[in-house]
Amino acid sequence: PQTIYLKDYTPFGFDVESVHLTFDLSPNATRVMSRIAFAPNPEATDHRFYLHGKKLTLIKAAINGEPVRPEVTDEGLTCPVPDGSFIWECEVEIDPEGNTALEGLYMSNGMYCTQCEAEGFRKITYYPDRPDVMSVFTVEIKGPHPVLLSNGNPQVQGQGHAIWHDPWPKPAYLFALVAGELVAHSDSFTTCSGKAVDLNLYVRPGDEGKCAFGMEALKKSMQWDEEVYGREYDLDVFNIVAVDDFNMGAMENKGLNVFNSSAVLASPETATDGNFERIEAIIAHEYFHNWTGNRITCRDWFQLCLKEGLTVYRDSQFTSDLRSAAVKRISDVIDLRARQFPEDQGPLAHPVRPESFQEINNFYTATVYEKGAEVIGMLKRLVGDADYARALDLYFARHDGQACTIEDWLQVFEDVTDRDLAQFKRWYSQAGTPRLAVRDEWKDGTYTLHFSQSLPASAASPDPQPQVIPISVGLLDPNGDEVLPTRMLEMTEATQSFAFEGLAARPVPSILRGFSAPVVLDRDVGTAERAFLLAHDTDPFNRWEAGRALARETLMAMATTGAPAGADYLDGMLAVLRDADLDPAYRALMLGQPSQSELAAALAEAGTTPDPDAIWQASETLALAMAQHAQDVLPRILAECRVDGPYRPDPDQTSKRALGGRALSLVTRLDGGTQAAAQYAAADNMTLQLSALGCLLAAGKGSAEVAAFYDQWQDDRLVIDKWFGMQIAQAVPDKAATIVAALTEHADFNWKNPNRFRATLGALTMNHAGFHAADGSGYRLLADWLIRLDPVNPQTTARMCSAFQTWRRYDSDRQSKIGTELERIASTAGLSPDTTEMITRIRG
Ligand code: HT7
Ligand code: ZN
Repeated sequence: PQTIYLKDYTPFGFDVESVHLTFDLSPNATRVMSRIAFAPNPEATDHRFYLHGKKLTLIKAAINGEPVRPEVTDEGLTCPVPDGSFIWECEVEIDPEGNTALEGLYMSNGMYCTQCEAEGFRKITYYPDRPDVMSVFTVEIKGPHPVLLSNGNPQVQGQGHAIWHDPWPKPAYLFALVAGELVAHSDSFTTCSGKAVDLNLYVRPGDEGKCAFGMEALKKSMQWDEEVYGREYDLDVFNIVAVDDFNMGAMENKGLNVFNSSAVLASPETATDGNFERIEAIIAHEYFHNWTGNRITCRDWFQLCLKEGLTVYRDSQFTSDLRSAAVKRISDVIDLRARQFPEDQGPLAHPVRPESFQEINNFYTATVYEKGAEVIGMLKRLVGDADYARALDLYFARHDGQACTIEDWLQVFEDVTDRDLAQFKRWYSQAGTPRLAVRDEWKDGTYTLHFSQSLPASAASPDPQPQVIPISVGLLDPNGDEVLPTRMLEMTEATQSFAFEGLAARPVPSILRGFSAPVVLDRDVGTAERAFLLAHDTDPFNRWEAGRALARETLMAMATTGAPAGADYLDGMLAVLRDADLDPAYRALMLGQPSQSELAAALAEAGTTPDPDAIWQASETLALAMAQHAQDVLPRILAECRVDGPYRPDPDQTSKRALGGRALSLVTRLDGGTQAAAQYAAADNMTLQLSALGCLLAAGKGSAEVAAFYDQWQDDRLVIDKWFGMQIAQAVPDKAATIVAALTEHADFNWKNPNRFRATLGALTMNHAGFHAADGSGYRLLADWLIRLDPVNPQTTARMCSAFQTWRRYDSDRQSKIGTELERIASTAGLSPDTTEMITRIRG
């Protein structure tokens, strides 16, 4: 496979002035006719004519109406072209039904749909398939389907024929086409300048009852982007289509978003509160791309974080505004530590803006997305809210209609603030998670914090330099009152000290409030100080962080020395649980234990080889100890969390069900499942039904409910994904692989559907002790299925290889078993470039 480098970027030799596409749809032989107006690009030096194209059968081609015979390879074609402007026409044939990779034009349950990001358009027709080539598209569709959709505004909509025109120049990756027997859930939105926009959510017949929430989320997103970022929608229609076979969550094609059905369809009976929240966030994310991604796009794929980091940041602001900001921040940090930290600290580490890649699909990572969003959050913290808003206004004004770089992005901040952001830019170019060590000193009324930052050298960043780290700090006095409200310290040196004068007593510091930078904080803190912060910190993030650290430390001791559950942790949590002034969702987060893989990482970092069985045992023991410690208050909590009235996925009800779910899982450890069985039997919504089922399975019960659940929901594919996933999530370690193997024999295990594959094999990788079973059964099973899926769907296969990225943490026996599986995958004949790249990087 070929490696592509950021430093080698050159512009394409031609501008594309217009694109006209005609699709004659047929499952195995769709004809695509293109008519493209090219003109020499005055900014380019290389004017060779090269068009990307993959898995296309070229029928004919012509330039200015004269037939030509291009030189065709597996990757594209070249052809001599006249000087000046010319019209390229060509006809190709493609096979949507045979396209199981779900990239390009493919079929899902009889419906045609497309996925072109990043490089899927080249599987539809010959084209300069790169994001810096932007053009105006007109698309004509012929096919016997009631619904024929593409980007932009409809011009003709007739029986078996439609024409769409998108007036906004766009790169090919934002092209979309959908055709099928679909029904629309429709609404409208009037923009701030008074324009009416038709909104449609297209779904398969039968799914109409699962659209209302997604539509409301869309309207809220449109309103929010006008109010907060001043961004108005720019077409007459906005369409969303739900498809069952989809490699990721959703795709922001201009005016025609395509969604994984799991990321948009929801009803109270079939979707959990977590599903509703995820849907709201993804709808917002894709909608926000209309400005950050579509109107302003990326010059090349190395700049992916330009649109993804910013759009994740924007969707997190949206969720914070609509729901609880503290809960959102804590949830985001939990997710960052679970997915991005292991990536940044292992063999797959890469900068937020990578400098090379082989397969771009492998770089849609937690680093590009989530760390990319953290970098934007830091920039906002450093320049302040007002200058952030001014910089964004300038960004939209200056770059509308352009394909941009991180340099363009930082330049608007430099222009607005007069700051030099050269050092800040290292967040984009250096891989790895910085460690921030802190030492404190108290003398004569002055309290000093001494920080030192370090970034381990890695292959991706061999000579790391100090970064700009915004450190939010507050100080509490020994009574728990705040003596210094949150202040932002700007660290730029490798070591730096900050003094606070005039204090009456040695304060307790609350450092990195709100998780103000994506770093690992190293500070020797005693249990008593953590318990103090858990009780008194006014910063909700750091208060949660103190509880998390207590949990982590007690679990590490329990897993390695068999120590009993820590009293500070149990008492602190009980106080939080009892505190009715705290938001129930926040209390629910507090009660959550660190994941077992987080504990494995913490042990490895501390120099101890993690034992997955011991970690699992410690987690079980701590949960039981917590249940016993809280047994007197649990009935009251369960009663407080009961929701009367019809189900609503709003913050108030969701919050109560979150805490109720935690309380039920503790109660189940004491009553063996009596109350969980009652909740299961009475549940009238999926949140309560599924949480009760989870509790029963965790208690080794629930086989009748598992069967009943299947009977009840066998016709609902999204609920059956939950049925697969829950049995695996709750499997005890030594049975996990056997349970997964049995489920892969189930008639409903459609392994070519990415959602079902993830619900099954993905769930195995999330069951830490089950996946890492000492006999290697988890590793073997995953490798078997990755080898089987790879020729069918390389993108999903390659993504799931990351389950092996932490392999060097474990004991030599497990390492050797994983090594054997990695070798087996690597030596599979015909392995895709996607999976080859991932396995090669993971093996190191
Ligand atoms: N921009 C999109 C990223 C994407 C994608 C989506 C679906 C299937 C394949 C995909 N490859 C890349 C989604 C987003 O970040 O909003
Ligand atoms: Zn995105």
